[in-house]
Amino acid sequence: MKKSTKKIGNNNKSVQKIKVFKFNFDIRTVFIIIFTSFFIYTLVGPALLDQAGATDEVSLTKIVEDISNKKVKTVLVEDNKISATYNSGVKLVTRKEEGDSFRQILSDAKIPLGAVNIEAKDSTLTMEILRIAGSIIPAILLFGFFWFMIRQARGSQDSVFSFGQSRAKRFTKLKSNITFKDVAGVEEAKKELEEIVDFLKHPAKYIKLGARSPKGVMLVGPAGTGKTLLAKAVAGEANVPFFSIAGSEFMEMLVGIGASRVRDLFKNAKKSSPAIIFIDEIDAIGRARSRGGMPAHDEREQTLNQILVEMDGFTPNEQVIVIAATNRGDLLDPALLRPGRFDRRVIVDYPDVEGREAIIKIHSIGKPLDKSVQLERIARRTVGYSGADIENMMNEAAISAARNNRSSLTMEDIEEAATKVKLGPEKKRLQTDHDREITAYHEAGHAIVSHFQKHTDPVHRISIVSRGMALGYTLIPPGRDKLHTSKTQLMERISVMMGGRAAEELIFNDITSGASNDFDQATYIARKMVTDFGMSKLGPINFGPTQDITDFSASYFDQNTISQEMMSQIDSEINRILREAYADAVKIVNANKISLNKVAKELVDREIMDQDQFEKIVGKKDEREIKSKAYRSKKI
Ligand code: NHX
Ligand code: ZN
Repeated sequence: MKKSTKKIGNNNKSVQKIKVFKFNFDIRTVFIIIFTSFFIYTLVGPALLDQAGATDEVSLTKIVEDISNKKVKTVLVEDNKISATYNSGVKLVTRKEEGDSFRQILSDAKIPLGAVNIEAKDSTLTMEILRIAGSIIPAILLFGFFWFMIRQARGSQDSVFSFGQSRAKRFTKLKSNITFKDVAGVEEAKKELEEIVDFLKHPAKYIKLGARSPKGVMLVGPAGTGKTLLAKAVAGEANVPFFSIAGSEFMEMLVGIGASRVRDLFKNAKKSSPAIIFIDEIDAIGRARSRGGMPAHDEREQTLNQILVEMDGFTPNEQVIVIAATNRGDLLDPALLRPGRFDRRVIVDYPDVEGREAIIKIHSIGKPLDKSVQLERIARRTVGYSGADIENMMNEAAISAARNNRSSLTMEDIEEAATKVKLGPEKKRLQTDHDREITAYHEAGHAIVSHFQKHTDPVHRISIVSRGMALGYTLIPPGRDKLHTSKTQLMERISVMMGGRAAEELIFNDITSGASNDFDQATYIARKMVTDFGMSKLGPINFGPTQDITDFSASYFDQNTISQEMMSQIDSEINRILREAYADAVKIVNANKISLNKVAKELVDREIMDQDQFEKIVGKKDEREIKSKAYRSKKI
């Protein structure tokens, strides 16, 4: 889900990695080929040579005898090897003792010098060189091979030569062709960043009025909401180079590397100023220091300090702007957020319905849509989806249309893709009829409890087709983006989660292990009600860490503020909320057992029910929620 925007963001990185890998692969292959051929040569070579010599080797005496009988035309003396070519054309080979001279042998045998034509080929020197090379080269290769292996083992991405150098990817002016047009659903963030773009484009305008240049922008928001994309768009709009690095990339191998990478990164950026430096996942280095007794992380601290030093060291109006991104704004070290550092915080939140429609439009460019597709309905159906989720969804829809050999994307393709993105692909499991019945009643229980409560949303879809980890699911997407959530709504939501278990108990008089995920979510909400929202008997109180990233004075994660007694009261309040919600769920499924049976039977039959089919059985939902027109703030 959260990967897709990152994919866009790190494109160049992966390209670079592939290149590095290919390079390694080539060297390794060459090494292996050379090494094995030498190995084979040294093992098999001499044996082959010996064999070749052995085929027609005769004794020295025979050759000498034949020479004296004038049978031999020429003799070739190569080192100790003597090849005799006979008048008949036959070639024979023999050997003499090391150090003996063939001429001496002939004169000892009283053979006149003119009896045979002797050619001496003094190959001693070349042979000697070859022999030395033959013994040294394998040793060098062996050494080189081990050196290479050790280097590989040390870190596949870091060759010895790039030691300590930042691997910031510099995007040339031509390459960052993303502009604000390609970013949708984050209008407020765009607005704030436009100022930065304007400063990069027309610095003189600001300097004239004595304005200090912005140094750092912190993009805070959940994964997949387009932080990287926004940073790139700033670079693209201002037409300046874009240096990007992830916080985790500073932390590698040896101590001190992080700081040296920071220095290198800033040096490069300043050289090609005006420029944008983008640091993704800055919480990896910028977490609040010395928190909760955690041992200080020296390397991280040094890296962080170096970033602060570099940012402080910008000469006034140096046109390098650092954009950092994090999805844990609450964890950041306050030192990072002080004036003159990342003093501009831009919240990049999940898109609202209009934003989602705009994002869908961007991602349907180049995807032919069927006439049945209503972008506005998809936008309403995808509450809580991030930009990356939507990108993923449209891509899945296109894949599904292509797989079914359709010429355009249908509404059903997109609906299926929307479910797949959140719940995973369908999965065929071996199931008995009883398994399916349990699942059907469990899901029907959720649907019934939701339907017969006042403040819940209409059931969108019920399915007993297994997906990912789940055997079945009930989709109840919020009708619109909700700002306020009341205690009543939360209690009803928890009861809906209890509805599955309640139905199982009512019908089968037994319970299964499957409701674990329901309870997980229910407990999460109940805990929030007690510890964050002040919705329990403990009263208006918040025990959790502060959510307000702008409040530097708040104590960060001070665990000791909750007493033992309070903790046990929190636990018992959570427990009470869950029990009450379960009791409500049991009441509702009991009172609507007939509908429950009908829905479950129908589900076993058709496996998937959508809103219309469900409402045919239980009637249209009586929505008590106040329906009024929505406005935007007048002042902006
Ligand atoms: C199992 N799965 O583990 C089987 C395969 C009770 C009819 N033996 O509540 O499927 O039992 O309303 C994320 C999402 C665990 C994480 C779902 C981790 C489900 C789902 C357990 C329906 N629908 N439970 C549900 C279900 C199960 C599980 C999950 C998760 C069932 C229930 C899973
Ligand atoms: Zn369930």
